[in-house]
Amino acid sequence: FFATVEQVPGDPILGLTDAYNADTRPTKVNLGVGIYYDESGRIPLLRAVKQIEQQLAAEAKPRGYLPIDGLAAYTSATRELVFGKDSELVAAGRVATTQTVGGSGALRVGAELLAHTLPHATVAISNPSWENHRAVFTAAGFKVVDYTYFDAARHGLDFDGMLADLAKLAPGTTVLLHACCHNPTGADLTEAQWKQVAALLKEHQLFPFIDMAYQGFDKGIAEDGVAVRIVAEAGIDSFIVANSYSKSFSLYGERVGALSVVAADAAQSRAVQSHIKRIIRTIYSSPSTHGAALVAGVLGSTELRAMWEEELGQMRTRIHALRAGLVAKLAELGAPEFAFIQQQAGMFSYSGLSRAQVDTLRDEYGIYAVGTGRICVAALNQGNLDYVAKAVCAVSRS
Ligand code: PLP
Ligand code: TYF
Repeated sequence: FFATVEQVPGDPILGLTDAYNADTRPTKVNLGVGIYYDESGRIPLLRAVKQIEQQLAAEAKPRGYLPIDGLAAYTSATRELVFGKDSELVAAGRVATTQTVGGSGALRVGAELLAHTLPHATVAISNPSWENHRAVFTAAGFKVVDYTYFDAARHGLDFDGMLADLAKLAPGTTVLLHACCHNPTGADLTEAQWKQVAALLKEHQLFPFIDMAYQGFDKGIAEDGVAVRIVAEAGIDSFIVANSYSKSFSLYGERVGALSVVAADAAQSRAVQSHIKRIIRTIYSSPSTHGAALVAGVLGSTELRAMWEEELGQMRTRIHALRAGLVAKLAELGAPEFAFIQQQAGMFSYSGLSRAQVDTLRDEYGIYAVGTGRICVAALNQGNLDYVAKAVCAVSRS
């Protein structure tokens, strides 16, 4: 049956981890995949997560099915985190939130919903974007186009280019926006820029699809969610937010995410939710229990929530310090041109290194970065920072 099946290429980012794991050099460093590692180079198990896990284990509850749209305590806590405590949209019953299999699952279920409801679905994604955005929307039947986002020469946002491209899109086009900590560039919009974008989206009748995979990783939980609130306040009556707890709870493998669909009124919201349930029923029937119980347990407890917020704060502070440390070290080595790394937000930095330089980093130093020059700053630590800075300096001079 499979004689004619040909091998397809694997995910370039996840493939890097395989290559890194196979590398036997003790000095190797994996700056490829977007994972936050702690100072000892491990994926942290957050204190609040550990505590709730112990509580849940002690309770030893049976594992029945969750409803198709997930654990109610999880979806309501998520809605509050994503839209804010005082959200008028939430109060009006206009937000339908569904537990999904990670942020990726939210993107796919959201894309399926739009593919069913929008004729000739087209999505515009930033250039560049997380590669899976293109793949997910294509798989759901979308035509995918780009909008200008990054100015490689200035290592920052090309805001005028972004506005100009968005203004050219046909009404009804879906626009995929990174709420914060843009993957892969680390270039984010300011609040004032978000307001301009939101006004443009409304004027041109574009459909915002906000992907928030790194809430709390740059400035703070509410601060990093500002795009959602600005789009809501712009009076755009329908939009989508996909969020993920993979990074903010360090629960990558638990696959905890959510899809929130904002509709014009509560009745529309209920109808939309019924479609989402139908989509999920025909893919995986219902989500899994454990990760959602962990997140809901932490968010629902004053004590554990404070503990989580504190630890998330420590993670983002550490990332800022790593950026500053890398920039300082590079400057000390005679490479002050990397100062822009400190202006970028979140885990990632578009380092400006070429594909050939990335290859040299890997071959000569055992340092793995994405071919586009993206590095994960959150994989640095005091033990590897000098080594990485020296290598980056050396390859940038080659
Ligand atoms: N969106 C972006 C921009 C991401 O970087 C990621 C990373 O993993 C995701 C979505 C997906 O998150 P998850 O791992 O929860 O599926
Ligand atoms: O961009 C990253 O590195 C993370 C992790 O197919 C990731 O978002 C990468 C590729 C992928 C799934 C997750």
